[in-house]
Amino acid sequence: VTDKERYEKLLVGPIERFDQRSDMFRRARYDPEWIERTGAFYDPFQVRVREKAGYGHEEYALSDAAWYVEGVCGRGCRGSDLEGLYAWEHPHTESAHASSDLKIDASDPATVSRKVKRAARLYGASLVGICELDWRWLYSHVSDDTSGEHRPLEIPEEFRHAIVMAIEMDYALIQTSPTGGAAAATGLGYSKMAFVAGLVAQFIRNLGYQAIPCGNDTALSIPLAVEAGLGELGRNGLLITEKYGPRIRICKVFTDLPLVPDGPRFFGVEEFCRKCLKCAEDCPSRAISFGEKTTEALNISTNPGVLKWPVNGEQCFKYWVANRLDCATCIRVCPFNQEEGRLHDLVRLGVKHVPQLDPLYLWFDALLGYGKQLDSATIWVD
Ligand code: B12
Ligand code: SF4
Ligand code: SF4
Repeated sequence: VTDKERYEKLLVGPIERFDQRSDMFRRARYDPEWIERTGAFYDPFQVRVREKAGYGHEEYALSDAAWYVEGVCGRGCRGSDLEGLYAWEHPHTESAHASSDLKIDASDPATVSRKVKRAARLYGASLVGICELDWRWLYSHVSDDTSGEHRPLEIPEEFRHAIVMAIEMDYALIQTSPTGGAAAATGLGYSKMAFVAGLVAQFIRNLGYQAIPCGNDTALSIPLAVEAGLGELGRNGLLITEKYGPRIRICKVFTDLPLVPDGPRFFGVEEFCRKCLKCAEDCPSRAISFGEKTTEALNISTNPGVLKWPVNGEQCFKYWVANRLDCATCIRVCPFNQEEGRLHDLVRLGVKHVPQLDPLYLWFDALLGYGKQLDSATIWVD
């Protein structure tokens, strides 16, 4: 069985395009029950700072500032009216060699793909892959989280490919989850996403083609990333990459530039997750499944039809509200979340080729204390 066939078996169906209005962030803005429950999370006058390690004035300052580029120049967490670095159209930044009506010779898509990937890495992507744009992963409707505008999403059919990019988040900061240090890693990831996606899109426009840069908007990021060969879906509902585990953020650029898709790539995540339950055990809101994979939806915030371990977004989001910060504990504790190093490279190889030893790798992970929460004071030490 090829990796592509294995992937297609997960798509049991029927799969319908997901309405962005049903994700937890939008529901928290229009559903009276959720407004009541989560209103404080979005209230700018709510005092979040408190006398608890990791929730002090400095930690909130660090994490809020980390979001700055996304907030001022990106707004890719919004549903519509995307602006700045996520604008769908933008004037060419003409140089002496580029003109708005001159297209590069793209008759060799393999060479073009190589150059686009190189540009993405230069701009800051940690991983980059290409897939055909599968319309099932586009939102059926977009829904603006601030204005409440809700309208069908249309993308011109010439946008046939997606360039999918993963941005690594800081290891030490994430290990402080669920405190302010980890929230800063998340915010910084969002700011970098806007920067990288915006620059890759502008590079493509300068080549004479069209590009739509996306953050969280427009489409589901994880299936696109799996199809572009960046990783596998884990029990924690996140993309697990071979190099960084789930400790990444995903952004994407849709384009009409002729490119060569990479295709899904499996490296032992599913087998490992069957034996490991760390994310489910350590999730403070019990949002992650201890059971079997299913195609059923848990509530209106799940998209049914894909065989996966379901994550209860309602439970997860309730915890964020109580925590007065987001959470990344299901990233912190995952044994695939490791720093670079020879030993870890060896284990990665083992997981891929000798899955019979998975219990041993898990035992070592526990023995060495990986995934334990780091003292939040460590974020201030160089
Ligand atoms: C809404 C949202 C949330 C909400 C609510 C989810 C919900 N069900 O409403 C909440 C608050 C729970 C949340 C939490 C987190 N999120 Co979030 N979230 C999103 C967002 C913006 C939209 C996803 C969505 O519409 N889900 C609704 C439906 C479709 O959910 P679902 O059916 O349960 O499907 C999930 C997975 O199964 C997968 N998926 C869906 N269809 C398919 C199909 C196939 C074939 C495959 C393989 C996978 C897959 O994607 C969905 C992710 O929620 C995405 C960005 C994006 N555009 O994709 C980020 C995103 C998924 N989140 C991300 C992260 C990292 C987190 C958190 C760790 C928080 C943090 N600190 O960053 C937690 C982890 C929670 C968890 N274990 O899943 C990253 C994931 C990176 C990665 N390694 O995969 C994303 C891609 C954002 C980003 N910028 O990178 N999130
Ligand atoms: S982000 Fe936190 S609360 Fe949400 S699923 Fe992950 S561990 Fe659980
Ligand atoms: S913590 Fe364990 S079960 Fe959860 S995603 Fe990571 S490897 Fe899979």
